[in-house]
Amino acid sequence: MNRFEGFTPISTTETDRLPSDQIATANWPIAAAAECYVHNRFLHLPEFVSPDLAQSLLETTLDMPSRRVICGDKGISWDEQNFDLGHPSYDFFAQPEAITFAKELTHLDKISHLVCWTSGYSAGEFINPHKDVAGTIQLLICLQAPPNAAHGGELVVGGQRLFLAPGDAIAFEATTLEHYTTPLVASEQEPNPHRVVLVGRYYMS
Ligand SMILES: O=C(O)CCC(=O)C(=O)O
Ligand SMILES: [Fe+2]
Repeated sequence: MNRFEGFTPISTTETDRLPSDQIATANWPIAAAAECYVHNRFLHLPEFVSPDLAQSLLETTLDMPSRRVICGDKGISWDEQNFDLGHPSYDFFAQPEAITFAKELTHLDKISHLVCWTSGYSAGEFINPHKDVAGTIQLLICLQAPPNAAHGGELVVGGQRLFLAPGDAIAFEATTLEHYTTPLVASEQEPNPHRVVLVGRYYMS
């Protein structure tokens, strides 16, 4: 049996403030989380933030410019937005609780740089299998998702297929673990599926 199987987070109940103090890490057994991260190079963090905070963060991104990423010659594309210091999305990852979490998972204590972006997908869109080119650890939080995995949008990483609901997250070593998402699929129930993830990439030593 996998010794990390019993590892379950408890989510915070605070939902009305953005973004400080809303990270669930205070309630996590951090030593077990770090051991799991070191072992697997990724950590699934269901309910890392509340759905309300995920929605609030999503709303802070809506009026920000996006660019279309076009990947190679395969017609694979999606929307990307970048955020700098002072934007609530960036500041979420820069808050002390998030920094401490990144340090505890990696056992590194210097952060030289933080990069923050969203990737947004509509029907038919996905990100192809890849490893990111830089960074030490990435914290990826789902801000918007289709109603269920029948609509695609699963993140496949470390041999695991994860359907992330808003507020769910993963921490992972994106430079060494190949990862990709499955294409979003429209249905009668959800003719216009949308998936948005917010990513904080920490450069550490
Ligand atoms: O959409 C996702 O879950 C993955 C995003 C990703 O891998 C990236 O932006 O590099
Ligand atoms: Fe990636």
